[in-house]
Amino acid sequence: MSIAKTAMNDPIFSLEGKSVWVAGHRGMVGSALVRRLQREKCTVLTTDREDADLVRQEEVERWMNANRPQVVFLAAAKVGGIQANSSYPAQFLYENLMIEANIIHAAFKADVEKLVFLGSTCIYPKLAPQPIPEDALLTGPLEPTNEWYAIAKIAGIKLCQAYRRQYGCDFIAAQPTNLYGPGDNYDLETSHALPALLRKAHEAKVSGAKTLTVWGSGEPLREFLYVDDLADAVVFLAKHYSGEGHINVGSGEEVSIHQLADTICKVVGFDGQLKFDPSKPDGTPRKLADVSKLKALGWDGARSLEDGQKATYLDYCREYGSAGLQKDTR
Ligand code: GFB
Repeated sequence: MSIAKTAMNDPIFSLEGKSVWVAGHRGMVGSALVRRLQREKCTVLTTDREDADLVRQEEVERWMNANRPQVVFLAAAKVGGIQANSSYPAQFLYENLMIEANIIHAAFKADVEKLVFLGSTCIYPKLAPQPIPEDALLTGPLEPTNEWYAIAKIAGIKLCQAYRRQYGCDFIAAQPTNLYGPGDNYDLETSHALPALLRKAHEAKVSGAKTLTVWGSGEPLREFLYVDDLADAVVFLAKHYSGEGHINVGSGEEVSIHQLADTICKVVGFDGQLKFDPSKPDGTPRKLADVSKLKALGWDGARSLEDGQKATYLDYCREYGSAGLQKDTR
């Protein structure tokens, strides 16, 4: 794969004066993109469900024709943690396939100048080489706990490639690693590990509990990226990258789930014991993205996990108060 590389600070695409649609602006990633785009001289467009149901092709095309964005950030998706992925396979596959296909096809029909599709590092084989290079895609079986979501996201990457190849569309794909930060889902059944552990640690501290339950063995290794850093990297890619190959976006920092729980307890101020629940799945053993292509393009702006956790915990306390979330957010 050849990268259309330019020197840093030498963009190949400008957002200035453009009308930019952030699809999925109510989600954690979409809202971070809206925050980041406020620093660009562009007009940000958003849609609510009443404006267009993104799983319905005619509604997406009608909205696109009426609003004519020049740039699209495709952050709309059905997302969730390890348990949600296994519990709702049909929704994870169907909704994600429909959203991607509808938006990418409508963007082609409306002559959108640039589209950035957001995937996930769960697209890679369960036993991919680590750190995982982009060309590990489709070289082996997927992790079963998230194969539905992964197949939908692989289809999104392929749609971008196919529309580029057949119609010359400047559609690119970025693959973020596990994300966290403001606006995350704190529901204990459907969330990812980091927000779930942060909420559990906070509630254990407030209630004076002696233990905190961590799902699985605690041994799996994961990489985490603060969502505002992801948004910065994605805007960077929109301006600096054009090519058929997808680009990994990560922090390069890897921790075990046990270490993650330890640092969360430290940040939150919970000093009880961790209890591991082996009845819950571990999922993929290791998932560290090779970010050398992103670095070669000129982006290397990830904050440390501890700094990101501190910022996330402040945001959680602002949002939910000192009592935390006392009931599920479903
Ligand atoms: O973040 P997570 O749900 O998803 O789980 P994946 C990561 C690891 O943390 C697993 C463990 O080994 C979990 O068993 N874990 C420990 C917990 N305690 C908890 C807890 O309280 N809640 C949760 N949720 N996990 C997802 C994929 O995989 O990653 C998605 O399923 C997506 O499709 C996302 O790609 C980025 O990292 O395993």
